Amino acid sequence: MSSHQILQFRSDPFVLSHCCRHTHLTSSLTLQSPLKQPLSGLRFRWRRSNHGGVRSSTTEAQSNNGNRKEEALVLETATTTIELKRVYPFHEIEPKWQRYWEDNRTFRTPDDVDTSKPKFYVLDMFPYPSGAGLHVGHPLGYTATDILARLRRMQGYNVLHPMGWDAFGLPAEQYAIETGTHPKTTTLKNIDRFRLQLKSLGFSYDWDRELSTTEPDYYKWTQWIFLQLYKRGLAYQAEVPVNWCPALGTVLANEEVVDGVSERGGHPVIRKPMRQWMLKITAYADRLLEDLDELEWPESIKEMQRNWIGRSEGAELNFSILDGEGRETDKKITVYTTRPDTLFGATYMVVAPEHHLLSYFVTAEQKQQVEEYKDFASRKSDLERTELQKDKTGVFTGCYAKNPANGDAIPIWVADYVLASYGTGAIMAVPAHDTRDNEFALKYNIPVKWVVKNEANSSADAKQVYPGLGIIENSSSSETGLDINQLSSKEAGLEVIEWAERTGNGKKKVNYKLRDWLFARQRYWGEPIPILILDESGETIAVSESELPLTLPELNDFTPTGTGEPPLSKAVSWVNTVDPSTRKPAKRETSTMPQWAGSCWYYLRFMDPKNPEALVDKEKEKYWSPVDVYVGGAEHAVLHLLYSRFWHKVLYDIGVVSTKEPFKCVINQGIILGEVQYTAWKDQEGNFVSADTEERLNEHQQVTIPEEKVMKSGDHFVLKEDPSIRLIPRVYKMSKSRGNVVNPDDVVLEYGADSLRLYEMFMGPFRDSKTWNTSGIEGVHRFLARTWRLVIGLPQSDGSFKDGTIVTDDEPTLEQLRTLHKCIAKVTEEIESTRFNTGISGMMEFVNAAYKWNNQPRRIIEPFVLLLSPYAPHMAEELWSRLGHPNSLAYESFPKANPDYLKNTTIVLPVQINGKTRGTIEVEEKCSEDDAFVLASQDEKLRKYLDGQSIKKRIYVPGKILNVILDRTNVKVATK
Ligand code: ANZ
Repeated sequence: MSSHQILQFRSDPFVLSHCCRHTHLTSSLTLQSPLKQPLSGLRFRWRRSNHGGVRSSTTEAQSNNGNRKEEALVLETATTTIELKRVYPFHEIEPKWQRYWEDNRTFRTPDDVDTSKPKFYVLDMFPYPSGAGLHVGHPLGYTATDILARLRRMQGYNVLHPMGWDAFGLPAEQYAIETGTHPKTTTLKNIDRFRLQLKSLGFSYDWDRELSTTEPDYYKWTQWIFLQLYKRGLAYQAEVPVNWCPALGTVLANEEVVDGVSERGGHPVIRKPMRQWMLKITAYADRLLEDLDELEWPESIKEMQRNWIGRSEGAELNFSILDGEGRETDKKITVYTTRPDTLFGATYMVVAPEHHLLSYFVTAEQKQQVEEYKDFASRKSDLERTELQKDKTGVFTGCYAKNPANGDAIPIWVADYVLASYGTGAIMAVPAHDTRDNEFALKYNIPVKWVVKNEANSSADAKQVYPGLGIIENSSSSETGLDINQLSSKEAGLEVIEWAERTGNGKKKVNYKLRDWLFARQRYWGEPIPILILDESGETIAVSESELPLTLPELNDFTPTGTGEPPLSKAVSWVNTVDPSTRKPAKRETSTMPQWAGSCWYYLRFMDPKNPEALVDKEKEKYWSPVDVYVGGAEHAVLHLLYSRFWHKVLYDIGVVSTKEPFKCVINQGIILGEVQYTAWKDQEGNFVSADTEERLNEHQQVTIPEEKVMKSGDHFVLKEDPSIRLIPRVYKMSKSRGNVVNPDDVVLEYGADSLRLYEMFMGPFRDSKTWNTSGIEGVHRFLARTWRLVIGLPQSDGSFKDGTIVTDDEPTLEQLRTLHKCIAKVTEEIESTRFNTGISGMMEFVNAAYKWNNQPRRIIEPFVLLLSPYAPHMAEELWSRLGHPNSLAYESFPKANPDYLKNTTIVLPVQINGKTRGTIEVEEKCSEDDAFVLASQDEKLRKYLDGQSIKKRIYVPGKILNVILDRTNVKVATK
């Protein structure tokens, strides 16, 4: 039986806490086991649950001392000790308020908002609804955005806080292939589960705006955008290499290829050119780069985007190919270099295995070797090919080219460290000044020629590779007249470019790492590309906008065709069609769009999700754009953000959107790592071996030690039972295979949604990685229970809580007001700076302080409940309603800190002795005369005037001055 069943009850004021997770307790709970020693004043009755689990209930549960300290009730049975924590009835409150919000559509953002009010659009990166359901990583970002949304609503903003599903993609299709279940069925089921889970966490989404990328109403507009790109020449077809798996007869996505073989089945995968749809994102490279500067994004994401775009300035230089006799032919190899200053140091050239001229110049003797090498390289991904530490490989082509600077004949090699997809797919290799070239030249005995002197370090080893800039040497040629000796690298580079342009040997060139975007997948579960291909001419024609959405045809068989044709080609009657304008026979495009497509623009549709006429209404877009805060995982820091920025800019150019950029501020939440796991080692006899042993640990058996058997000793972790045994703590990413995945449903069941929300926010700084720790949830759970009792009071004898509160209508004291306003200032500031964890600390301080008070005045407690509400909305709503408010607090004004109560209340008071100012003391503004005098007589400086003197008179003006008149007769003063 799982802990779920035990905890399915909804009405008991007690829950079995913590130990319920351990299934061995279950059996001891299914008993009528007598208490060995009942705690005085406590009587328990056990009863079985209807579900077969055991529930606790209590008839009298007032602990003896009855104070407000934590009441952990220990129940000892014959076999075990069970701790019951007195908590609040979250299991009643949470579903109640979720129902209320749903019935009242509390968080609906109406279509016709009052646009004179400020707006706040806060968005989560919408999830892919996987079969596994929500992960605890999801609520981390969602709670943060929810807190922001709730705060801004209460501050009077119109808030847009939507949720939807990025639901096309591979897993549903793979599942369809395995089980025959239509991807749509799987997707809808998963969406239902996700929605239910999200609702159980109390997020204030406007569910009326929910959308899924798989709905024809939605992908109609994804297709529409594709057509706009196509019409502007930004969508085109080209031959590009894809991952082709001959055994499976299909093209694979990058994530389906691991180490050169298919993830499924382990079959070899090769790179094979295929005609594909491409999007010309490179046309926007400069704007994507420049506009980054305006964004309030973390510098690290901007830098990642800059690197991905990878703008580099250099030159294209032409090297003539020489024939067998060493004569110049009319064919040239153009290279791209960022270091034209090193031209005289180019002692060989390299072309990529896919270079278009390779078959032209490779010699007959080298042909076979080169062909074999090409085949070898086709099995590697670009990433593997360019890994720096990888051993460089290559083959000589038998052919030479002329270095245009000095006329030297240099060998042309083919090597896979040069990529066909970057620059010109060919390089001039300068082994003295480029690390990769150096490694290659040493391996294949190619001469190395130094042409740049390291200015900063003249004693540097002259035979070492020097990739830096410096002063040029060995770089002049009487043959070509080029002389760049003694110039700096920068000057020399400019000089070479100028010379190359003058002599027809090359030109200045800016290059980007950014490639055009491969925008087609040979898959079923994606948006159909709205293009027809005429049978006769192969010409491509856009489907008319009025025909959109072009819906995905029904298919029962999603398996690959075996020919590389996408599965959609099986929908014969859908594929075969006619061009409506000419009636000529045509076929529909059978590739679908990649999963990135739908997520490129969904933030726009949320502004106007049901509009049948336009992607988004212009006025609505103008009001809501841009997204103010966009929160999601760092894994999307590059591609998703870059792709959506690209589409956004195209939409801006055609007047669909009013802003240049879609997301004003992006925040990446840190990842949640699994609970710390402690590893120990045991020898053959089963004895523990300490981790700091001299012996080799891997010769021993590894065992995982549960947290309760571990303790900290100095900087280390050791076994409690034998502290000489040191353990190694490790944290891992949560993964099914490691069995360390925490399911949010379990946490909600056991501690409630508010506790989960609070815990995820309390774990640490929002952007940092954090390790999960279940005992941490108990901490915040206890805080919530304390808050509950602060307002509601202690439970009654039957364990239930009174309906009302213990709040009074007393006037608050100054101290209470100060405590409250400090808390308001702190919580507001911390939420606004997305330091959610320290916001919670502020509330904890308040509750601790409030527990010392004799009363809980309404004027203090009510604002505090409002402060709590963004974090723990269910509890706050319940308290608010019990405080006598009939409506939800979602739109109540968020409390504002009154600066009067935040002021530092001490002042500097001048002290005079016999009318002469002798010093100052720091006192409370309303300090009494006696207190001021005591402070003065203890002051270092003033003491010497007062020590041993008798006082005739004291003149005290509070807040202004203390004047001490001394008596001439010498009587000692008692200063204390
Ligand atoms: C000669 C040279 C000498 C180079 C030197 C560097 C240092 P970024 O900055 O990334 O643009 N390169 C050019 N095309 C390449 C390709 N398709 N595959 C692999 N490498 C390629 O890098 C540009 C430099 O990377 C170019 O400048 C070229 O090597 C190499 F001391 O040319 B360089």
